[in-house]
Amino acid sequence: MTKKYRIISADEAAAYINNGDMVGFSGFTPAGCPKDVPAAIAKRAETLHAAGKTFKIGMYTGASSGDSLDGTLARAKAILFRTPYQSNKDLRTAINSGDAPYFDMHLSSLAQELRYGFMPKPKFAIIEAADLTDDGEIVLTASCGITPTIAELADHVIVELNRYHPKELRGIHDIYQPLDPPYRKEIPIYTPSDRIGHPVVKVDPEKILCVVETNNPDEVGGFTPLDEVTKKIGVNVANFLANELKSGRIPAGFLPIQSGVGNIANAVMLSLGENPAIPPFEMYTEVIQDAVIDLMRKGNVKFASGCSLTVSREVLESIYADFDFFKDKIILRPQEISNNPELIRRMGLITINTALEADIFGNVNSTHVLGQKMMNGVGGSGDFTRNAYISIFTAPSTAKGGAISAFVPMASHIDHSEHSVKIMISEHGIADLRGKSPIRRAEEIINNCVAPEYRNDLRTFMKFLGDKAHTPQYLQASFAMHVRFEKTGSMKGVDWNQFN
Ligand code: 0RQ
Repeated sequence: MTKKYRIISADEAAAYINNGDMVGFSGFTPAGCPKDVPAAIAKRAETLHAAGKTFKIGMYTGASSGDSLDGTLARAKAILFRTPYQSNKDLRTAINSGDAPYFDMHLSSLAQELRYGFMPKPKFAIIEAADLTDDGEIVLTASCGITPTIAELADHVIVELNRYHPKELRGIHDIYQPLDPPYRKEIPIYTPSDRIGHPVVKVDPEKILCVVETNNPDEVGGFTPLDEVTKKIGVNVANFLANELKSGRIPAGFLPIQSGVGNIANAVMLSLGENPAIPPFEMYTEVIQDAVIDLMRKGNVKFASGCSLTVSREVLESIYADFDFFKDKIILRPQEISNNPELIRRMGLITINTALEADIFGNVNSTHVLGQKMMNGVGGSGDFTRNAYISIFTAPSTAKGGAISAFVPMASHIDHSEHSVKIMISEHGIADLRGKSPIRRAEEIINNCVAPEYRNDLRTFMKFLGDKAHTPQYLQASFAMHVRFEKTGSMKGVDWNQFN
């Protein structure tokens, strides 16, 4: 960078942001998010609030973000509006107490809906970069998110030039933005490793308001070690896929895999690597986690296309140290491409996501505890599930030490309907829901996935209407397990006789 961009401090950059401004942030998960400027905006909010002034901003991010972004702004009560996904404890509290209005949406849709004008356009884009050229070429860091779109729509771009990430990242991103209807054409990706775009995000250099130089690692948390439950879920997923392959329902060369976020997803990936019946495979996913990198080194994963490298600090540093090995095995794409329904359907993805709760008929709740409190958001799970070759949901059969059954008569919120959910897997086994009526699906789930201590409850529920309905929901008892939990702190011990 030889051009004289204005290099200023994070506090000076934050001073440009005013109450009511809409701000788009780079990043996807904590990977690639700006850090110093958002924290400085939060500080500015606190100062203004102390002086009796109102200061809140509208926030567009790729997905969840780091604590310097969501955490600081939530704690500063500086959020006017937030979309599309989050996983920060303090932001979750602010959302569930009404302090931070939140709009949960499919991650593939956000960029295009901003371009369509469905939400106010961002005035500022705050973008973390590994490098910036005189003619406005921005080399992104560990993710792509919605950055091409916010860079295009925003009046002003603030660049956080983060020296922690090497300039050699140039070339790992594939930046492509489809035309909007009625001019959109097919997106010409046919295999996960196809490149169709540019290595950089290009912006008019005149729009770059300032540059803030930083040196910060991403704020990705580590993964918890595998326990008995996550290990068994992983083994069940791997056995299911090995059997599909053997039966010819998955083609011999295997199909690309999408795997969700969190500890269970990480455990599932490790199990796929350990099953000798699963051949080396490619990933077309949204989040590339630690396990994928491990499997790449071992040769189990041949290629990974994703939107972010959401790996722990040690793993990211090991990738950078061995970049010649990884640079032609990883592509990072904007989320409207990594999660694009057209591409997911075309390439025939096997999708594996985690449910918070599911009902015995196959409807899945990914987001709302007891139908009321937002956990994280639907994220990319809907983009992938609805368009998958085979959609799999995993869930530990119980939560909170057994006080909650993940499987209930009626899900308290539905993100993925019975029409999209094909396979349900818990530590106890596999429920294959394909081609089965609701009553048969309920039998599959109760017999194979439900924790033994809750099976009688659900069998009793199924007897109320027997086969006298297509979906035997007995409405007065459908939420009996949830109500019992609200009253006693456990779903156990429902008195089903009261409904006879
Ligand atoms: O809370 O840690 O306080 O005990 O929920 O549950 O079992 O650790 O599972 O970390 O994999 O997260 C669905 C939230 C699962 C995640 C969800 C409590 C449980 C624990 C977490 P504690 P686990 P995970 C593409 C895919 C939606 C987005 C998505 C998610 C905590 O996977 O956000 O799929 N998915 N994106 O105790 C009350 C229940 C519960 C419950 C679990 N029934 N009721 N609490 N918990 N079940 C990637 C992206 O979109 C970026």
